[in-house]
Amino acid sequence: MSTVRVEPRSTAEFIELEERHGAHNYHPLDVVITKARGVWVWDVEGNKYLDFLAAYSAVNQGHCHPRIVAALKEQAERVTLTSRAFRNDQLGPLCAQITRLAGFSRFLPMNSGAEAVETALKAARKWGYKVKGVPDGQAEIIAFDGNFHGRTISIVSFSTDEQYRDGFGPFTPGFQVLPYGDADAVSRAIGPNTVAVLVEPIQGESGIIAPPAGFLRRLRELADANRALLVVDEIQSGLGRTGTLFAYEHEGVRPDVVIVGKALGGGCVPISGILADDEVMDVFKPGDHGSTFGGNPLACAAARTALQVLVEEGMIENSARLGEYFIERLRAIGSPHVREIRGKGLWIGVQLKADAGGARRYCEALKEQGLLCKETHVDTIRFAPPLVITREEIDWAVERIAKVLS
Ligand code: IF1
Repeated sequence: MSTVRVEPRSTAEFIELEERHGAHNYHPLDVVITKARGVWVWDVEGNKYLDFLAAYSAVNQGHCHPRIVAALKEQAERVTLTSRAFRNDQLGPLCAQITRLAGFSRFLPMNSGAEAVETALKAARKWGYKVKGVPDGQAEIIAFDGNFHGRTISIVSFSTDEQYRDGFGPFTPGFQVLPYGDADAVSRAIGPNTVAVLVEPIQGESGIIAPPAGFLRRLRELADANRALLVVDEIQSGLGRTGTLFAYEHEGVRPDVVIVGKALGGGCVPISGILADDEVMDVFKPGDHGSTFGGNPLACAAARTALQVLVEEGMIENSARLGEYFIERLRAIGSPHVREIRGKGLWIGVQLKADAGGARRYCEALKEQGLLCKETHVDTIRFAPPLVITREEIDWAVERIAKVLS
C-alpha cells in the first residue's frame, strides 16, 4: 500500500481537488487560505484579506495568537491525549479557571458545539427525571424558531430550517418550538413536564437577531415559576463577541446552564462544554456521559491560554467599544440597499433590501476588495471580525464596504 502526498499550487488546483475528492456539503467562497495571523489571512496566490467572519466567532482572539500557539506547541510535545480513563494536568486547572471566570461551580468539557448542546439536553432531561420528578420519558424542552444549535439529528429535530432537516428523519421527540422573543407563548406552553428552555441570547444564524428587551428576564421568571432550567447557548455569542463575557449579561439574568464552544479553543482546537452548578451537574454519575477527546490536555492547555488572553488583552472591552464605532460608521454610509443594521459588540448583521439581489454577491464583491465575510439567510451580510481588530482596520474595512454598498 502507498499514499502519495499531493502538492497543488494554484487556487484552481486546490478547488479542483476539493471538488473532485471532497463532499459537497458547503458552498464556500473560492478563496484558498494558506496563512493567517490576527485579523488577516492570505490565499495561495499571496492575496491578503481582512477576516470578517472569524470562523463564525471561533477566532475571537485572532488567528494564530502567539501565546495560544506557544501553549499548544509546549503541550503538544508533552502529552496530547490521555482519554478520561486517566487524569491529566490540564483539565483540573481549566475547570477551576473557567468556573471562576464564569461564576458557575462546575464545567463538563466536550469538543464540538453540537456535542456541548447535546450534553446540555441530556443534563436537562436527567435533571428533570431525577431532581424535578418528571415522569420517565415525558420531559419537554422549549426551543425557538430560527434557532441554530448544531447539526446532530436530535438538534435538527427542533430546527425550523427545512434544509437542515430534509432527509434526516425520523426526529427526536420532546421539543416544543415557539416564536423567538414571544414570552407570552412560553408562558402558555411551559408546564409541569418542561425541564428546560433552550435559547440563544442573540440568534446568530438567523442574522444576528436580538429578542425584545426583557425577553431573557421573562424566560428566567417563567423558568423559576415552573421549576425549569434556563439553558443559554453562548457558543457563538459568548466569550466577548457582544462586548461582554456572555451575551446573557446584557439582560442581567443568570442562567442555570451555559453552553460554550468555538472561541474557547482560541481558534486552534475544538473544545466546548457546559457550565452549571452542582444541582444540575451532579445528575451525571461516572459512566453516564463522555467523549474520547473531551477534556484532552492539548485542548485544555489551549483553552486556558485562550481565556487568559481574551481577558488580559482587553478583547471584551475592545469588542464593546469598536462594535459601537463600527455600527455607527456602517449606518453613516447610508446605503440605499440596506434595510437594517443590527448588532451588539463586534457582531453585526447588515440586512439588505429584498430587491438588492441577495447578500452573496455583496460578499463576493467584498472579497474582491480584500474583505472576507459570509451571508446568512440570503439577504444578510454578517460582520464578525476577531476581537483584536483595531480602529484603523475598521476604518480600512468601512472604506471598502462603503464602496460595495453604494
Ligand atoms: C456549520 C451556522 C453559525 C452555533 C450555535 C451551536 C453551534 C453553532 C449558536 C454548533 C455553530 C456554526 C456551524 C457551522 C456554521 C456556523 C453557523 F451557520 F451553521 F449557523 F455560526 F451561525 N450553537 N455554528 O452558532 O457548534 O457543532 O459547529 O461546533 O455547521 O455550517 P459546532
